[in-house]
Amino acid sequence: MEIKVLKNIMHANQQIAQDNRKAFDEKGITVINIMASPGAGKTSTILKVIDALKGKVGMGVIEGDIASSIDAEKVDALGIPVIQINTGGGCHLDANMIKTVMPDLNIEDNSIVFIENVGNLVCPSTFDLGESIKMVIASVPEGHDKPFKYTSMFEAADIIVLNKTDLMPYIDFHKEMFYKGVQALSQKAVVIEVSCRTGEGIDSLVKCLMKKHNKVR
Ligand SMILES: Nc1nc2c(ncn2[C@@H]2O[C@H](COP(=O)(O)OP(=O)(O)OP(=O)(O)O)[C@@H](O)[C@H]2O)c(=O)[nH]1
Ligand SMILES: [Mg+2]
Repeated sequence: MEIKVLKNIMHANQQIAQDNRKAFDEKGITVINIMASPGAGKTSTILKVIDALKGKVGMGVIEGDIASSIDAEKVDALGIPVIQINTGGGCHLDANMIKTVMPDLNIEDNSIVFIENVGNLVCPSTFDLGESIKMVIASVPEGHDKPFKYTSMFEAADIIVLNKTDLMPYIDFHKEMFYKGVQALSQKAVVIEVSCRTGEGIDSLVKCLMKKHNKVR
């Protein structure tokens, strides 16, 4: 009985996600579902990418948090359309939430939409939102072993950002082990090392996102 209910929920989410994807594709919109642990640097990365792309491409942001509009306010300060979803305890966004808020985001065709999922390295990976790209952010202080432990998240990723590389000298982070863990799970994921603090690597990330955006359109 329990299992049947769970299956139904997942099926309903998948249906809505497919509808979302179709609607985004028709409008040439690239949607990036950004997933990571709390504090890994989701908002920092979004802000850096917005800064690099402002005036070059239309953009919008959907912020997912259990509570508060702290991150949405940072995006709003850059003059980019943003909507905050508060899940009120839920550990992930789902396709219906995205379907509900998209009309209010009011973005132009051919834009890029960044969805900052709720900080969590497990639950968001299971819920398709209808995105074009799944981007997972790992950060140096979390440790090199995360791909070995949170396999579903790294398995799902199209792009893996390794953030906070400026902290490498202060942390026992074994980069080879991190890459080994990623490669054991995924052949498709591109890994891009960045520091949102120094700005290093952001240009590579922007190039990668624009390449994918141009392919999607
Ligand atoms: N040293 C360093 N700190 C960083 C870097 N990127 C982000 N931070 C800091 O890490 C903290 C968390 O960054 P956020 O971007 O808010 O992380 P988040 O993943 O959006 O966090 P939640 O939304 O709470 O899940 C902030 O204090 C940032 O200033 C980086 O590259 N280097
Ligand atoms: Mg954030």
